[in-house]
This record gives sequence, C-alpha cells and structure tokens, in this order.
Amino acid sequence: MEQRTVHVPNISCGHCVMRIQKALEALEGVVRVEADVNSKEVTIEWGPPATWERIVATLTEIDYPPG
Ligand SMILES: [Cu+2]
Repeated sequence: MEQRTVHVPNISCGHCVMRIQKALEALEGVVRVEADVNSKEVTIEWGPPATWERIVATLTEIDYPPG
C-alpha cells in the first residue's frame, strides 16, 4: 500500500470533497480517500492496480488537479 497527501486548490465545499471521494474510490485499488475542505488536502491510500499517475489523471479529469 502507498499513501500520499496532496493539496487540491479547487476544493471549496463539501460537494467537492464528495465528488473527489466518489471518483477516486471508483478506481480499483484505491482503499482510502480523505479530503478536508479547510486545508484543501486530500489523502489517498492505494495499491495495485491503481497508480499515482492514474489518481492524478482522475483528479485532473474532474477538474480538481493537485497543485
Ligand atoms: Cu465544492
């Protein structure tokens, strides 16, 4: 398992958090997604077949690119 925390500037409300959680949890291999509205930080825990590149691509696709 790998774990990483990233800053996602586009997070502005609970809706954003839910959208991110739903999109990332749909990826096979992602086991945990925690996002915080105040800090705008997202913590993701994953294993194969998920990859960090795939996670970043998914966040970017739904308009929440890490930055
Ligand atoms: Cu929002």
